[in-house]
Formats: sequence, structure tokens, C-alpha cells
Amino acid sequence: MNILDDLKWRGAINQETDHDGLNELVNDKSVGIYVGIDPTGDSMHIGHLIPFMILKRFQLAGNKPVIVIGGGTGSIGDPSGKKSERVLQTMDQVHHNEQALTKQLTELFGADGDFEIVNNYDWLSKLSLLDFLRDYGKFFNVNTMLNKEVVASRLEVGISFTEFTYQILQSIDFLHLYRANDVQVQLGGADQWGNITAGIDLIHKIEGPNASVYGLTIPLMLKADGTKFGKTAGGAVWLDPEKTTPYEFYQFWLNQDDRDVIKYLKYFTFLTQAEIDDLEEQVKNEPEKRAAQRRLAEEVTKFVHGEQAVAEAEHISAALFSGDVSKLTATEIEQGFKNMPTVEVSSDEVNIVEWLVDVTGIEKSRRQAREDINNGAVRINGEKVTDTDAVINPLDHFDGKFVIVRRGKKKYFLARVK
Ligand code: 485
Repeated sequence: MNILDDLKWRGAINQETDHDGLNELVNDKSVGIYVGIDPTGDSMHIGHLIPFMILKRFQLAGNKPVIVIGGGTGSIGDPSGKKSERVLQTMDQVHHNEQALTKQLTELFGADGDFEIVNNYDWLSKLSLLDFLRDYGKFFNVNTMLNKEVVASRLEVGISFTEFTYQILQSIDFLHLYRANDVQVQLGGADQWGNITAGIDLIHKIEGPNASVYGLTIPLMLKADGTKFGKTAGGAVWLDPEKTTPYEFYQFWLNQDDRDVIKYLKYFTFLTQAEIDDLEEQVKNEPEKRAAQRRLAEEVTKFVHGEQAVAEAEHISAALFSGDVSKLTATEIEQGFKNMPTVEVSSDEVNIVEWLVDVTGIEKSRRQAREDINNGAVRINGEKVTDTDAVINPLDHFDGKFVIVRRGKKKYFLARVK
């Protein structure tokens, strides 16, 4: 199946500037295709992953991806989708974020094949004001710029001349890449339509109406329950393992609703249509097994964090579920218990009742602690303890770094040894 039909089946096409022209182009030969991202933060989140996974599909279909890190545009800030004016970042922040994003994107695209990462600071920062106005500004009609959704929606609140100019900068990029890198297609989220079409207009004005350039946008991701995609109680789901651990990342996908999981498999995995159809059947016939969610979690975690991270996430999930946490490694504990109640304890050996009440505060009273222990509801490092005279030695397990307590079926606590 050709790539555009595949993207359509995945529900990944919002708007195209010229479907037939684009279809002919990408099926005919290998073309340069680009996605730009501004370094407004030091990590991508899973919302960013969507256009980059589509770029990756084009790469796998034999095309050449070019990624623009917006060191120049990011020093201005895209008004698209923003209700009010942005605060300028310092150039130090911009450069710091550029490096972090370049590293993440190199990991995602580097493994197989040909791709390029360029930084628009390299050409935009060299433009003088007079060149900018004479070479490019002259081709932009202010009325057309005002009519772009992004600008029109900001007219009441106001928009600075700086942000108003953003669309010209992104247009210069497309022209630059068309000339210097053989790029003919730009991809982006639905909010990028105005900037992408502005670039195509500029290229047609400067290079002639027959210049073969196209734009394609991807729909905004919506969830069945109406809440915002990619947000959890803890905030965004980041690709940076320091911000969202691979275990949390895995759990995020594992916990998706039956109504959304097939859509996510289409967007976020490279599984074939036949494999996804098969998982769809399984959601219908045996939803309790959550086979589709498990596969989704495995595939996306593997793509972003690698096979080892999947193995660890599965190991942690299984251990927490069964209660047998004794074989977890220290790094697995760090990940799995990141959001669980945690206390710091000394390495002193203490009677279990005292330890649960006075040292950790896990139990409210001695009476309650004794009752729970007698009922077999307390596990220390995965082992059930039924003797109220037992002594806790915090250095016993996990290289003397942690004690894991489970009370009842589900409630876990982590004690970190000082
Ligand atoms: O030549 C370009 C220079 C910069 C950009 C694109 C082309 C960045 C673009 N203006 C932008 O703001 N992108 C967003 C970002 O950087 O966070 C998001 C979009 C989203 C999707 C994603 O980037 O909001 O729709 O395109 C990759």
C-alpha cells in the first residue's frame, strides 16, 4: 500500500495542499520531507512524537527526513495555538534546549538510514534587517497574514510585531530547505497549516508557480472521554527518562481506554494493518486481557527507550502486581516507586511494630500494626511477616538502599535508607 493511503488508514491526515501531486511525488522517487520543532523546552513529549513518527514512516518508505531545530524561530516563538504573547527565552535557554532536542531526535532517527538535522539559527541569524525586508517581506501581503487563523484569533488580545513575523521566518526555512536540501514537503500538526502554506506561497512567488512543493498536516489527537491527550495527573508524558521514567511511560500506554487503544496503535506503532486488525478483534472479544494495550506499551516504549527498558518495565509491573518485589534491581525500584509514598529511614535495626509506627509512620498505631501483622497483611521486601517480634534490618536487601513495605493487597511504601 502506498504511504498516503497508509496514513489515511491510520487517521493521520488532516489537510494536504494537493493530494494527487503529493501522492505522485512520494510514490515516484525519494523526496526530502521536513518537520520543524522549536526548542521551547529541553525534552519532547508524546504530542511531538506524532509528527516525528509520521516522518519516520516516510523514511521507512524510502524518503529522506530533514529535521529543523528552530534555534532561530525558537528565539521568537510561534503564536500558533497560543492565546497570548509568549515570554522570550534567553539565548542560553534556547541553545541548551537545542542540544537536548537534537540528542533525542538523533536517537529516534539515527538507527536506520539517511536523515539530517539542521538548525535554522544558522541561516536566520545571518539575515540583516534590510535583506529580510527587501528579499522576503516584499512577498508577504499583510492582509493575507492577518487572515491566517493564528493571527486572526489573536487580534483582540493583541499580537506583537515579533510574533506576527513568525510565519515569514518559517516560510524562509521552507525556501532555504527547498534550495539547499532538496526538500519538497513539510509536515506538521494541524496548528502548522498557516505557516506551511505561507512557505509554499513564498516558494511559488520566488521560484515560480511550478515549483513542486507540498504541505501535509496531522489531526489534533483527541481522546474518547474528551480530556486532553498526553496529560496525566503528573503532567505531560516526556520522552526524557529523567522526567518520565520508562516504567511510567510504559504504564501510561498500558492504561489507555479500550476506545482509544486502536487509534493509538495506528499512530504510535509500526505494526501492520493486519496486526492492528487482529488486536482490534481481541479488544472486542476479550477486553479483559488488554492485549492491545500491552502491545501498545511494548512497541512505543521500545521505540523511545529500547528493548531493555521494556523488559524492566514488564519486570516491575509483574513484581508489583504479584507482590514478589524481592528480585527487583535498585534502578527498577527507583522507577517503579517514583510516585509511591516514600520515607527516609536510618539503617538501625528496629522491632517491626515500632518501625512501622514510629520510624516510618506507615501504621497509625501499635494496635493497628499488630493486627495487620497478625492477619498476614504486611510484607517486607516481598516476604510476608506474621511475627510481631520480628526485627527490621534496613540493610538486608537491595544493596542496603531500600526497604519495600506492602500493606494489604495494593498499598506500597518505599523506605529509603539514609
Ligand atoms: O521551519 C520551521 C521552524 C520551526 C517550526 C517548524 C518549521 C516549529 C513550529 N512553528 C512549531 O511551533 N512547532 C511546535 C513545537 O515546536 O513545539 C509543534 C507543533 C505541532 C507539531 C510539532 O511541533 O505545534 O503541531 O508540528 C512537531
